[in-house]
Amino acid sequence: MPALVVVGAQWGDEGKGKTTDILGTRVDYVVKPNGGNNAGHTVVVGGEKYELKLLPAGILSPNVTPVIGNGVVVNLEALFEEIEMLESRGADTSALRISANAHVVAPYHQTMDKVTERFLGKRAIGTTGRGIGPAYADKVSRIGIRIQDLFDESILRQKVEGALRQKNELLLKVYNRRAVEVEETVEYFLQYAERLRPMVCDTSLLLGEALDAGEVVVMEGGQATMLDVDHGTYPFVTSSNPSAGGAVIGAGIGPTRITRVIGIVKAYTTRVGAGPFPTELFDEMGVRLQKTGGEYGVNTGRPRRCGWYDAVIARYAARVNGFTDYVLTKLDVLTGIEEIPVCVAYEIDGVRHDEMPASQSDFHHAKPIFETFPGWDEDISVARSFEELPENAQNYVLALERLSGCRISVIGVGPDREQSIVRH
Ligand code: 2SA
Ligand code: GDP
Ligand code: MG
Repeated sequence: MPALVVVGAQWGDEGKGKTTDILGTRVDYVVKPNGGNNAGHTVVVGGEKYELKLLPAGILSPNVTPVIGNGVVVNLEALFEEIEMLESRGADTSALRISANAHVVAPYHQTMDKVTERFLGKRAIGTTGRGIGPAYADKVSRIGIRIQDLFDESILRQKVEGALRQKNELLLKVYNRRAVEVEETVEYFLQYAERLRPMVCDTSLLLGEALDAGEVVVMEGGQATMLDVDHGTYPFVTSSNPSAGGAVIGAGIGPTRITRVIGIVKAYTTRVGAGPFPTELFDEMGVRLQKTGGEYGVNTGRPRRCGWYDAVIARYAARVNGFTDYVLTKLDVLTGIEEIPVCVAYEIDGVRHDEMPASQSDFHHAKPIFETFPGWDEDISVARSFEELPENAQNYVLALERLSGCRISVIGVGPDREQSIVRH
């Protein structure tokens, strides 16, 4: 009954989509436990590029049941757009199952996201503007709307009324916007109800029975550890728990069923949106990583901030998530760089810190202490075994393994799912 969790170790976009997809050839269920259409996975299969936002990447693997877990916030318009896009390209999405307990993102959540960001001014988070934070805020405030509410019109109307009473006060009096109509919102949801109905079930039960029957379940965390609302760089985080503990909650699977927790880490670091980033590069090298790595948001198209590998973060993520393995992605992007710096510790106010500082203020002015490793020029995108990598690339991987608190089991050397080296 193996249940695996896949978690981003940095600030997202490490290549989780591709990893789940590689594993997807050997699994029965792929579950998205958190987040919504703020995620963005680019998956390349046989030279065909797919951009997924809400659906788990495993949807591209035949014989896999994709599941949207109870911990997700679902934008129904985005869901059906993505289903139609995949169907028009020949993918079969009929196996998709959605938790009756998942919450929905309403159009007013997107409005609230945008106005809140505007009101924060210089302190804005740099959200994706998809309404994710306000949808989770309503969930925790117990005024959210769940998928199951769409099948009971009277309950739905009562809940929309309740949610809008408070929001309309804010929109009218604080944000100077027009009020949102209850009926308009109810109609918006109801238009999706019948299409949704056959996909909706108790996904916790579905997955529990699958595990009992010996099937393999992979939970594909959205975003990443450093964007976790508890363990990330708060407040510059998303509003869910993308770390391994969150996957258990968001899928409705007990922690004792987890057999492997796989951390995905890029051979350098990127971040979208605002917030501290100790190894960020502001020079030509940053631009080079951005261009070579194609570092632009899948969802918003925003250029990603780029910097060197941060082993302090990798060790922190290994601890917080209890990683059993690391998948190191995008090693090929570093080809041609003469000397590659790796952050091994921070200097904060003249003191060396080998671990993440407890205070966010300290993290904001942490200066990286680098160790530098010699680079390589050979094209590594064709390597399929560790031994085929040039010696300096091997040494770079071994150094990261030594510094990052967990074995590196897979190495990505290109975007295609074939471009991977499996070590363990
Ligand atoms: P939100 O919208 O409330 O979740 O934003 C809060 C912070 O979380 C960051 N965030 C992300 N960071 C990296 N990648 C994400 N997904 C897309 C992608 C991003 C895109 O895969 O490329 O297309 O821009 C993602 N989703 C949320 C966000 O930047 C804020 O810092
Ligand atoms: P996710 O959000 O973690 O799923 O990652 P994204 O899909 O947002 O971003 C990762 C990007 O890197 C995608 O464009 C992938 O196709 C690409 N990618 C993944 N692994 C590799 C790799 O090993 N090498 C290269 N060059 N690209 C990769
Ligand atoms: Mg992404």
